[in-house]
Amino acid sequence: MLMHVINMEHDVFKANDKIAEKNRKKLDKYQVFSVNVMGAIGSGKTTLIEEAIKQLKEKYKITVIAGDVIAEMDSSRFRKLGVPTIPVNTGKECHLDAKLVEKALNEVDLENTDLLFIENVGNLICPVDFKLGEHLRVVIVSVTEGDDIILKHPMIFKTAELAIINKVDIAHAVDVNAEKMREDILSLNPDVPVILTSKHDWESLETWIGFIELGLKKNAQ
Ligand SMILES: Nc1nc2c(ncn2[C@@H]2O[C@H](COP(=O)(O)OP(=O)(O)OP(=O)(O)O)[C@@H](O)[C@H]2O)c(=O)[nH]1
Ligand SMILES: [Mg+2]
Repeated sequence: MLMHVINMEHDVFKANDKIAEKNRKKLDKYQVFSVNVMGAIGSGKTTLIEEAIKQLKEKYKITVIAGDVIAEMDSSRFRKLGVPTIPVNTGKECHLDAKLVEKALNEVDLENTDLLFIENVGNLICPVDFKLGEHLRVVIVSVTEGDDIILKHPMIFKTAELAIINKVDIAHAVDVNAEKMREDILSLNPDVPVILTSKHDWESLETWIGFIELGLKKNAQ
C-alpha cells in the first residue's frame, strides 16, 4: 500500500516536471523572466511584488499570475498598479502546479511581457515539489511566523534561490531575532542569498528589487 502511494506521488511529480519544462521553453522563447514567489500565508508576498512592480513597470513590461485558494483579492491589488493579471484559484489545493500555470500562460501576452511574477498560494510545504517552469524560486517568511519557522520547514529553504525575511520592522515587537532566522536559512542552504526586508525600509526594498532586475538582465543576455 505504502509503495503504491509513493509510486503514485513519483508519477505526479514526473508529470508535473514535464509540463514545467514545456512552460519554461515557452517562456524562454519569448525571453520572459519568471519568478515563483512562494512563502507563508500573510508573509508579504503580494506587498513585495507590488513594490517591485511600482519600481520596475516603467522600464519593463510586467504580468502577474496570482494564485489563491479562492477570490481575487491579490489580483485586484496588482490590477490597481496597471499590470495585466491572471487570477488562478486552486480551490482545495494548497499550491500552484505546472498545469495550472500552463493554462494561465495561454492568457498571457508573452510578446509583451519581460517579467512574469507568479504568486504562489501561501504555504511553506505544498509548493516545494511542484516546479512551474520558473527561472527564479523565491521564498518569503516574516518575523511574525516565529524564529523556529525555518527549521520546521527545511525543504522550501533548501530549494529556494532567494530567501527573504520580511517585516523586520516589527521583529522586536514579536520578540524574534531576524539574524537567527538568516543563520537558520544558511545552515540549510549555505549559498542562497538572504535579504531582510521591511515595507517601511526603502533600502531593503531596493535590494530585493535589484535582485529581480539583475535576473532580468542576465536572462536577456
Ligand atoms: N509591518 C509590516 N507589515 C507588512 C510588511 N509587509 C507586508 N505587511 C503587511 O502584512 C499583511 C499581509 O501582506 P500580504 O502582502 O498581503 O501577504 P501575502 O503573503 O501576499 O498574503 P497571502 O497571499 O494571503 O498569503 C498586510 O497587511 C501587509 O500590509 C512589512 O514589511 N512590515
Ligand atoms: Mg498575497
